[in-house]
Amino acid sequence: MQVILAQPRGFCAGVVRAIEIVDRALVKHGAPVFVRHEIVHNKHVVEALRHKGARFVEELDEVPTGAVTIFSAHGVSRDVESDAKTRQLHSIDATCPLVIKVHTQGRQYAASGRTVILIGHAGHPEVEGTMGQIPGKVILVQSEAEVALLDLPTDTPVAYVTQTTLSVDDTRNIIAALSGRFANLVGPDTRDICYATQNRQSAVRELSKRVEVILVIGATNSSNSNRLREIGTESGVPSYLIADGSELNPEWVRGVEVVGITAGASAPEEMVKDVIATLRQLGPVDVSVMDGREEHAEFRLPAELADPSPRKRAAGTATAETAPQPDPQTAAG
Ligand code: 10E
Ligand code: SF4
Repeated sequence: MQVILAQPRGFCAGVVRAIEIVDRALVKHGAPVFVRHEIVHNKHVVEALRHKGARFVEELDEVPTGAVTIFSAHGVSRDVESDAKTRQLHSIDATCPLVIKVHTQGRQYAASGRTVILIGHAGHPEVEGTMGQIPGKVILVQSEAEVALLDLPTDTPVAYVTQTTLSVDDTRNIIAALSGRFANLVGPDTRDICYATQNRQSAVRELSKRVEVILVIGATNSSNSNRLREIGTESGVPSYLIADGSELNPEWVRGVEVVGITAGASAPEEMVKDVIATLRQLGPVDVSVMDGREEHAEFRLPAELADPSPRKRAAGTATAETAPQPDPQTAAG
């Protein structure tokens, strides 16, 4: 059997940063450190951090007063931020900077007097966080059909922002439906869909031209991983979302000569290796990596967890807030 690995696949810069924040907080403050929601949507990541002393909670009322509490990479609403203050928690924000960028953009649109529409999936923590970061009423739209049902005059000044992990194609269609509906519409096009999501979607589309089956490594609650599976299926290739090798059904690959593997932005590379090891139990496997985009994005850590550079350390000042941060979308290449 030939196995082709998508490039890029797996961890994005926001996930690397979020995990690093929990690791460093544990070293700095000692266990337990509380994390609101799964730091990223992957049980292997969560279990590894739990083992080191992280405690995962869904709501802040599960956290003792004053405890160190990390907000997950998906972001939180302003209500959650102020609740943390009321409870005197020592909060550390692991929200991905690209999600924060969407929050900021949404607030600017609201401040300019526009009705803000968020394109995203109801109930997802990023959507709840983004809606709760923008003052006033934010309207959630999940599909083209929902655009048609919007109860707003067509001359309403409207702006849209999007969840960062949506399907680029679906989102383009929803934006087209919005522009057909509203004369005065502004928004970032599909640019709110982050570089990592876009790159992994392009890669799986390429992969689908060369393989008979696609295995997407990721969690069922991971939005970006689900989108990769959907794109594989829409490209005409049977595609399956699995957490690790234990979820591989041998029937899926029986008689198959070329299998494609990709991984969502929250899925560790060890799980890709685990799936390959499971395939090897079925017969000889030859692994190659497809040509693809290199990613170099790196996000700065919060100031309180960043290492001061030797120069700044000597000068007695912190660097994390003063060092210029490249635009991650362009830095990602
Ligand atoms: O469900 P999602 O894809 O949003 O999250 P994830 O934890 O699987 O992957 C990381 C993506 C984040 C934090 C959303 N921008
Ligand atoms: Fe950030 Fe994109 Fe990764 Fe989400 S998927 S954590 S927005 S880089």
